[in-house]
Amino acid sequence: MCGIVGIVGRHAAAPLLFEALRRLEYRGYDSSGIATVVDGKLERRRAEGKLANLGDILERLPLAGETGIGHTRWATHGAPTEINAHPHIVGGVAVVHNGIIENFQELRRELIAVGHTFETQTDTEVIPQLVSHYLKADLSPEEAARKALSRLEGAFALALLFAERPDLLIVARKGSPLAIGIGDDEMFIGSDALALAPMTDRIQYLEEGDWAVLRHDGAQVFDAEGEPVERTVHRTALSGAFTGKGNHRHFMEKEIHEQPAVIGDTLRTFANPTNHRIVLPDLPFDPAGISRLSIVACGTAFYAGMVAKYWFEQIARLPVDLDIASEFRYRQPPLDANQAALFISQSGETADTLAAMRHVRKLGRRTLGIVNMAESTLQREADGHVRTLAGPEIGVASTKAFTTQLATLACLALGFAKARGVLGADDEARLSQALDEVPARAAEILQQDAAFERIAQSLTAARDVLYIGRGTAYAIALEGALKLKEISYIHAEGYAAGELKHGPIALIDDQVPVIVVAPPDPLFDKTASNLQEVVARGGKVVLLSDLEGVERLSSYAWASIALPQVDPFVAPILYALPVQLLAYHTAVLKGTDVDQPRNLAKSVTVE
Ligand code: HGA
Repeated sequence: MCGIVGIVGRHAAAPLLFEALRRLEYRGYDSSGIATVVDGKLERRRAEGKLANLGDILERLPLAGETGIGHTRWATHGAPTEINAHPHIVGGVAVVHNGIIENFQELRRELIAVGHTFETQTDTEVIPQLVSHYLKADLSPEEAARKALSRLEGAFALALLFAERPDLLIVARKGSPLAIGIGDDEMFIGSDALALAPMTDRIQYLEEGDWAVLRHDGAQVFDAEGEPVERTVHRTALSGAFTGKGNHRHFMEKEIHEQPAVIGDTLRTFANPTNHRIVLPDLPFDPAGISRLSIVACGTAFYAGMVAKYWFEQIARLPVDLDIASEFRYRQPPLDANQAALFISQSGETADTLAAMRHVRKLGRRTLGIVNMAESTLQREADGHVRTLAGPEIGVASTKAFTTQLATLACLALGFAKARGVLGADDEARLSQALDEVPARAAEILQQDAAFERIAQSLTAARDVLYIGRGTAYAIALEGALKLKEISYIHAEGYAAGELKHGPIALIDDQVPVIVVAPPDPLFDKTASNLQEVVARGGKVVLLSDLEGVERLSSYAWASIALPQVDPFVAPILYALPVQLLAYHTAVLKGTDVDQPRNLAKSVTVE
């Protein structure tokens, strides 16, 4: 979250900074701002809310200057107001910051005691306050920055701009990612290389604890001990093109409809459709040589991991520990000597997932990342990685990233099962053929779009919605509830269908829609009984099953949709689409901001 950019340049900086911020808006849209150096002074424009608001201000009040910094904020400390928007300026120092300064209260008290006054409620403001304090004590910008950095605790990436030094930016990275871009007598910094793609393809990634002094002709990088270090310059292949919505109303709609294609692309990296064989990619461990697997992720990626737990355990006979990343890293779980760990993140920048991965690496166990964004931190730092080929996902609510994660995990489960000698050639062929059919079946589900929209009409009035399922459909129930919550703001919960009678059934009445995710698997009859229990209490059931399931149960359901008949193995990939469509249409009908729902950001880079 929070995107930062900076330029020590030779051209008007504000338009370039603004364009880079457009590419970082996925990190937050609470506010945005740009500051530049103009004639020995710091000039600034800031706006509450979406980046477009800053665009309007810049149109009315353009910003001169060739060196500057920019920010798009996801607030952690202090309300999302203009006063709390970055860049923060104190004296002749401006800062943009991604992360949290954990000791800001102590530093604030200390600075107030020596006469400083604070304007904002943010943790960030202590940074320019400290730097300007040290500048007043006659330290150079480099010395003042270095001294201030040594006082900061927490995880952050930041950039400092100085009124009297249009030839200088000082940047630092501790916990949050930061990329340096190298131009022709110009230097750039950004939270990711994608932000810098229109300006340069020569990228240096700062490592943990690094800080750097940027001038027009290059960057001098220092490690945490203050020793000068060289960081490799990469040629990035990331495209400078900006992804559009095409003919779709929202990115989310476009991304839902891209699923048949991107699931197909992802599957083709593992599965040979001519002989129905699965080929594993290079892995940092031997799947036959591990005793357990930890799967660690957050949010929707966690639910992909939950489906994978069923697959790895049932098909590959590999015990799986599944954890939410923010819990895992502080839980201190004992790991087997030959336990490996798999981390799933669309952005590859999720702070908790990265911290968990680093923790496991420190313990000496092998780590595998499943990641969508090329060149992300997870891809660079894990012992190995597998890319999902979803392409850029712009809608904050994850859709195609989720189903391509599932496609990847399904192939890994089959590949692991083969490697562990527990999957015969016939079963491999049957299951990989079922996977090959997923793109076509997904396209059939998307053709039923109007039916989902009709059901969504009645969900808009609901205060609470429950989703239930068993086995892998339980994970889809959880994902369905999360999708509805995040974009329609309707309270929703997913439950294991068998768990309903242990408490949540008390919520059922004729006002509570219950979405029953019931693919034709060995647990269908059990789920059918749970559906009857809901109906017996007046619950309003929406049934998602195949034609046979719908024929058996539709007389009890308020609404039902018959999905294509598929092997139960691939059902979770396909049953993800109906819950996405229900959430999408409900949100559109309610008139919420589907692509940028309130309080959220696409990439969660703070703990
Ligand atoms: N703590 C700072 C920056 C927040 C951030 O990086 N969010 O991802 C603030 O609240 O402004």
